Amino acid sequence: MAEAVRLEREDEVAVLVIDSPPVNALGLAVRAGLADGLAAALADDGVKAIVIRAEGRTFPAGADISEFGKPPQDPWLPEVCNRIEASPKPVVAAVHGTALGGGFEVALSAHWRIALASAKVGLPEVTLGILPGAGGTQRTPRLIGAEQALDMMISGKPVPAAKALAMGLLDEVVDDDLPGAALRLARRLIAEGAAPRPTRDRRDGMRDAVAYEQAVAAARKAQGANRLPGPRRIVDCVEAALLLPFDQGLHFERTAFQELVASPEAAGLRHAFFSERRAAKMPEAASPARPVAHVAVVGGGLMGAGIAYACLSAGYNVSLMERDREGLARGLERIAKLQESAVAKGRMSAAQREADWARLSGVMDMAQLAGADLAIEAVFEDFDVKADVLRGLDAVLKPGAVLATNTSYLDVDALAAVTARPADVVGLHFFSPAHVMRLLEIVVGKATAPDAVATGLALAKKLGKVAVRSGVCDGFIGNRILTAYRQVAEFLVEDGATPAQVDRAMRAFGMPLGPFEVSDMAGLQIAWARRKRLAATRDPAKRYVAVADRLCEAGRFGQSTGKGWYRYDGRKAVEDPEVLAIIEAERAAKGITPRSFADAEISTRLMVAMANEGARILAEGIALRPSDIDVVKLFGYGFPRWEGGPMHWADGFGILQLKNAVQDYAEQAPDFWQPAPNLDAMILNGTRFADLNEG
Ligand code: TC6
Repeated sequence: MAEAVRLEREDEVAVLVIDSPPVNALGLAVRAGLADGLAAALADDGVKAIVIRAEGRTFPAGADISEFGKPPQDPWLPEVCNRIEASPKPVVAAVHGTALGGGFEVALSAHWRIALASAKVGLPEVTLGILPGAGGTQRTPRLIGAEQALDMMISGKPVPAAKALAMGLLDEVVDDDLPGAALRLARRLIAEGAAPRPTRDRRDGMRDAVAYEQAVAAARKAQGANRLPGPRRIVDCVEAALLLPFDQGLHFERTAFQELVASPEAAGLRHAFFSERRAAKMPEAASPARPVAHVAVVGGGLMGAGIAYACLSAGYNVSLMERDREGLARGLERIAKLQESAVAKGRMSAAQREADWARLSGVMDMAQLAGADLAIEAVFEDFDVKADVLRGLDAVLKPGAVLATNTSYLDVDALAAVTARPADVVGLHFFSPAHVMRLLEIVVGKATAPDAVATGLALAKKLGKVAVRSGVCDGFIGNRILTAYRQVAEFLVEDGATPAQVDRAMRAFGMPLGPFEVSDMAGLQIAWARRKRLAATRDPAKRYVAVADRLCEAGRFGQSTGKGWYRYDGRKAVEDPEVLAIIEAERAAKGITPRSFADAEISTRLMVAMANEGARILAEGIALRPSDIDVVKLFGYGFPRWEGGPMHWADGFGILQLKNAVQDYAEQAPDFWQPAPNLDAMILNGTRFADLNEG
């Protein structure tokens, strides 16, 4: 028997102990171990009942996701589950941790399920673009009915043990000593002469045909807006569970699973899953983080207040600093509002709010920040303003404190250089709203000490954020790609597309909003101010689209002013003839004859622009690996998760095709459309971005 599963013997009970860290995923060794262990237990006449449990953190947290997309190896999980269910001796699954996906399907094939009170069970396959493919779609409705089964599988949300017990997914919940409790249950079953209780033969949840019809209708409606095929196929499988004999239902599920697992969407979602986890693996992660209990946030605007609120919620002591009484009052008010809203939504208890508030202090004098372990400046995006704050912090903070700048574009090395301790300066680039957006770019300057980076990483973990390491360049990873994306969007508009057409094309690609809708939402002022600052140094030979400048000159600053790239009826964006006239005038002034673009060409150009800029970012060593770039776009910019990110997209498009496309587009803006310098070598060596991800 493979080592991943041990067979232990407790009198008449055989115990199969799964031991495959970190999460006991059901890879080949575990599946083979379970199958062999089961066979041995069945062959042994002295064994009267079987317990399946796991060592370590958790009962299996699922099938081994890294095996998906590769040729399947026997024994398949569905087959292992069927053999468990077919056991003529009663089988008890003892669940702790997070019994998810295939792990929970193993438990569903056992005849009894006992769990630790802290356990969670769930079928989150939908988040990976697939469905429960080891009998989950057939067995779950048999236990709890179609309505709850659909809800579980379509939301993918784990269910806490107490609720799972009430739903009928579990038979017993215990507070401690799960192995002991499972043994006692098995012995009781032996003593009672209990016959196996295969889930396939149960119809407990399948009695109410009306509820079922309603559930299917509701599920179909709910997934209407969802473009992924998973939810649709889950509904089909549950229908099959109701209508077909069990074995035919399993066959139906198998076919649907195989179709989904091979889909590009599932590949994108798997890539997103592993990329998120890989991002934390940065060289500095090996350094011990500096201890942080007290965080100072300078600047009580939307960003500063969001950061302060997130830090309070994560348990830090927080000081919020503003220059004057009014500014401070506004900042504290913002934090209070965020807390109120969390309490109103049931995300925070009133007691928690009180406790968090008690850990917050408002200050107007920098000297009062002296005790902070980490200070984050979140003041206006201007070099001199930020430099002033950093100088002030440098003067008061204790030795060893980390100074973080929340700049989105500025040179972190130059900012660090205004202090006497550049090794303690790191960029922590939050995304707005800072308490919601999961991305945190950790910007590492040339002098930044490894343990200052590790401190940023530890902060990110505690705030529940996904940290990505970036080197120093204009806009770091995310905003640098955004700049390229916006630039091409504007080229397209000047060359003949309308803003609405570009937005529509990108929404069809999967973005929640198109580039012009996003600009209007964020406001056009800051980018305008930046363009004006940079105007003196702009290379006149480079193509420059001035439409956004004209909009700003006409007082069109976006949604907040009721007009920008669109006109707003309330929050509804309406195409505005005035904007089209401005665009027309710009074209005329430059002698551009407008041409038409198909939506697909628009989205391809924008994707090629992002991927090519991403390749440049890699070539310059700004990002550690392609998947980090994908993570930035997925968690900070609403890039559709099933597309995996721009670098994953580029692998699907082809590296040679990427280079060719950049060259084909050159006539649009020869200075902009230059292939990234690393593409040639990749093409020659047959390298894909995915090949550069490991390590
Ligand atoms: C399924 O079951 C389909 C069945 C049908 C079959 C026919 N596979 O997240 P963490 C790794 S689909 C492979 O950092 P946490 C992870 O990459 C699956 N690897 O820990 C990481 O590796 P690293 C349904 C996996 O404590 C390490 O384990 N199941 C898998 O924050 C630790 O992970 C799911 O979708 C896996 N299934 O969270 C659950 N799971 O250290 C997916 C984890 O080398 N997993 N790893 O970077 C999770 O949601 C979380 O991992 C967790 C633990 C809640 C279990």
